[in-house]
Amino acid sequence: MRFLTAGESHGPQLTAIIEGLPSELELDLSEINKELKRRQGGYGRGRRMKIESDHVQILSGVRHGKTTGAPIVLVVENRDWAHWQDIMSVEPPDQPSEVKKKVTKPRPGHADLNGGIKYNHRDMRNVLERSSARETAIRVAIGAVAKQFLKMFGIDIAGRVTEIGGVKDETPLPASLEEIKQVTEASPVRCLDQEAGRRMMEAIDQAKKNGDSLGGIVEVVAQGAPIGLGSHVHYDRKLDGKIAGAVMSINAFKGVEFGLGFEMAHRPGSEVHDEILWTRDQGYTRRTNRLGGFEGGMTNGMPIVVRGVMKPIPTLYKPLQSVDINTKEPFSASIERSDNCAVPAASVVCEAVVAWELADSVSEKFGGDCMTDMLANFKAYQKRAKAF
Ligand code: EPS
Repeated sequence: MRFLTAGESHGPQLTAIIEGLPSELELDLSEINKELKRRQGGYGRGRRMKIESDHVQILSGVRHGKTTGAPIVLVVENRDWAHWQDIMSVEPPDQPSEVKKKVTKPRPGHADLNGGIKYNHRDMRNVLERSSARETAIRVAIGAVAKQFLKMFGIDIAGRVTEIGGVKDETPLPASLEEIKQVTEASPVRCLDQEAGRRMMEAIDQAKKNGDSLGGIVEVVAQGAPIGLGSHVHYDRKLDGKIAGAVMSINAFKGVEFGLGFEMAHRPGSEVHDEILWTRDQGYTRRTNRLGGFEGGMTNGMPIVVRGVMKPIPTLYKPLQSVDINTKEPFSASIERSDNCAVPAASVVCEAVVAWELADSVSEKFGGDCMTDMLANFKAYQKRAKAF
């Protein structure tokens, strides 16, 4: 399966084309919209989210509530475009000098300068518009489709925030995804511990007062994946590698870990690996899940636990020093309206990208053009794996 996205932050819309989903998958539009709404929320968002009210339109590949097997086109409109039509117009302006909101002072930490040099854009708005995390809205819509596909195979996903600006939520991961979903949905910072959540919000308020921004850590859990998604046989078929790449592709993400993650560096092997058990009910299982659901690039039947770290948003109201590319003089970087913390929203995005990679691996393993064939393949595999 594959997808492409297109769209600028202040252009008319975000678009995705998804290819390779089987026919006969029931798609519930309201479920996609629910995911879009989850991503829009979260403490620390800026004024833009008061303008947008993200809703998906499906323009092809679905008929009478079910996929047809043809490419699926998803669209999410940018309401804010109404205010940017001249600045973002496809047609050239009458007078190039009239173009407003040109970006000539690149923001440290953003794509502005590198993209400007690479693509030869002296108005770095051309870079900013596409590198903006607005693009994650359409990726959440794609992930919501993937989640509905995964549900047919008994796979479910939840996410939470474990840290913002140094404030940690050390609540152990609950076994029940429903519990994670319910509690995080009620938290403005999408964490499990209310007290930690309160302190995270204080930290966000403080950063805002200082004209600063905060990053953090999000954790995503997927339950129900069968043993053997991904493969050990080649580097680019290792599913943990693909998921790591997908998490790192989220705007502002700078690191990924599975299970105990970097903590493994401090422990001997006997305190890292997960002992194998067999029971009549469950078949093969593990005493612990320290490896986060992966061995040899393949799922091992335990919950997948992946964490990603998001750097603080580089658009600051108290801007850092930069250089104006026209004068080469030192300057404060451009001030653009922005969020001052988007970690809660990023946890929803992280769920979405993990969902897509898992859906792709399920499609590869149980390949078929329609859900009927895929589910038959899945059942046959489950039976064989249980008897192994
Ligand atoms: C973003 C800057 C802000 C965010 C935006 C990402 O947008 P604006 O420049 O319009 O104020 O609100 O995020 C979204 C629009 C979104 O949907 O998440 C950036 O520079 O990355």
